[in-house]
Amino acid sequence: GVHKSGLQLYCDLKRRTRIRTVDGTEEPFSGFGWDRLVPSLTLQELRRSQYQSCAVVTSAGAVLNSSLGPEIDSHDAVLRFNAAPTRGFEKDVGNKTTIRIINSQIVARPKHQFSSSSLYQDVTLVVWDPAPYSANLSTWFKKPDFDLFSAYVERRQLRPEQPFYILHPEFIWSLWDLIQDNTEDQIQPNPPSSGFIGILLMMSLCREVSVYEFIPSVRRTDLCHYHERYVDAACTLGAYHPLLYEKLLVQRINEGSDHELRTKGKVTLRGFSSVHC
Ligand code: NCC
Repeated sequence: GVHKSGLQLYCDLKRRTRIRTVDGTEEPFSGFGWDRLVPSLTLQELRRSQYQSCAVVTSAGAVLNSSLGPEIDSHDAVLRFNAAPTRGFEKDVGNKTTIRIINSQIVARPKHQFSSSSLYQDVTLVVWDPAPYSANLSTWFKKPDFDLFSAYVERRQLRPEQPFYILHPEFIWSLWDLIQDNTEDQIQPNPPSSGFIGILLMMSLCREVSVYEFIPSVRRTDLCHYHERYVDAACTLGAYHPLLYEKLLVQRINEGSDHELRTKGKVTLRGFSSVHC
């Protein structure tokens, strides 16, 4: 598994990536009537035809002074993460946001002001929480890392028109299995980062995916985020998440040039619809 060619790796990723969200058909969610709470269209059905081109914008400090904003906005759909803003950073990150992936801290911790902040409005929202590997859904429901469920119910009732999904833990852990099966080392038993989850999500929804500053450019820095003064090299290399291994895997399937990688921190990936195995 660890010595696959680029195409073999694409085929493995395509075969094993099945986006799955909590749809209310399984216990305990079915017992609470969640089949009527979740959006009627699935995440894949939201867009009947695929996006041509998509951008995934990581929150890395290396995005600062990149002037990538216009290039990022030229994509049909743009994915951003957690509390990463566009306002004030348009020149470097653009201002279009189509989908935002958030972890459960965002909806549960008061400091993020999930219910009032404009960051989480007018976009498709996708939230995840690190359930224990192979835990059943009832155990997870009783004891998530951060309580995402009450905020989810509240938001669905308040803004039923906003597409908002909870990623299924089985999907999260299937991505972890994918990384482990394609890595020589034993990776840490923690879920993949939002960044890796987002890249695989967009490979499922788009024909081509541009990823910015997941693999660092020449601007690489210990500054954690472009929007905060916090410095920590672990943001780029990983501690909790198997981030380093995620990055090595993504680098193996890069179809863009070394020049773009160095200057823009840009990786170009095929969407699964253009992978023929
Ligand atoms: O930092 P975070 O990630 O929100 O970043 C989103 C994704 O961008 C990529 N990244 C980020 C910074 C950097 N220097 N290099 C990068 O490659 C990563 O792929 C990352 O996933 C997360 O994954 O959800 C994470 O969230 C934060 C934090 O919870 C949120 O920002 C909300 O405040 C986590 N940090 C802490 O919990 C302290 C982080 O570990 C993972």
